[in-house]
Amino acid sequence: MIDKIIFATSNEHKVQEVKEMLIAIGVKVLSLNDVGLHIDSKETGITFEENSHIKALDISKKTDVPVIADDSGLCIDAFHGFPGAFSARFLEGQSYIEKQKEILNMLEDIDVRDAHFTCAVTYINKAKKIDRTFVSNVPGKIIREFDEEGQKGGFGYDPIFYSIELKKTFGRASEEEKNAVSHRGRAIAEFVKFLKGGE
Ligand code: ITT
Repeated sequence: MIDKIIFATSNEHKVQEVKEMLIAIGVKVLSLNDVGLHIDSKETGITFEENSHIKALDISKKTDVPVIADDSGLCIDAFHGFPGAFSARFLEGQSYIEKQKEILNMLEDIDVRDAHFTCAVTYINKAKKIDRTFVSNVPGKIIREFDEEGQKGGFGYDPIFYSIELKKTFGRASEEEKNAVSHRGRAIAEFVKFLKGGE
């Protein structure tokens, strides 16, 4: 099995989460900083799968080390899946506190609070001619009030996302708790199953 992988992301929170999960099976996760590469691909796809593939392919062209990339986002039922693949670009330039507050405002008079996070993880291993994408979701609800306490954990929209399984927001969950049920945790679990199956 492979012993190291480059994670093609500029988001250090993602690196931290995935590092913990892959070290458990003896795979060292290298960030772009670690290897002196940077991502300059445009996320021109409409789906998570397309965008994770664009990012993984971009970096795999520059190295022979196996690469993974992640494209993920928060999909809100009442907004037909928005912000979805546009989660990072929603209110671009503003802080995540502003983004969370804006979503809570937009949902103010709406009782249907259902939402999910989705994550697509693309794995490219040039030497073995492997190019696979794993997609997973986690169900939840958007909380009603801004939660100051929840700002301490996770990142992005975690503080407003209440996990049905954990019975608390991702902002209030430990990294281990979040990884056990999250969209990224589940997509990485699928990837690990694939690796253990002989790749
Ligand atoms: P890279 O493209 O470089 O990987 P990014 O942060 O721009 O970094 P995405 O394009 O995949 O990543 O956007 C994902 C956004 O969706 C992310 O910035 C958060 O706003 C949100 N998001 C994804 N996963 C999340 C999680 O586990 N918790 C909270 N928010 C998340």
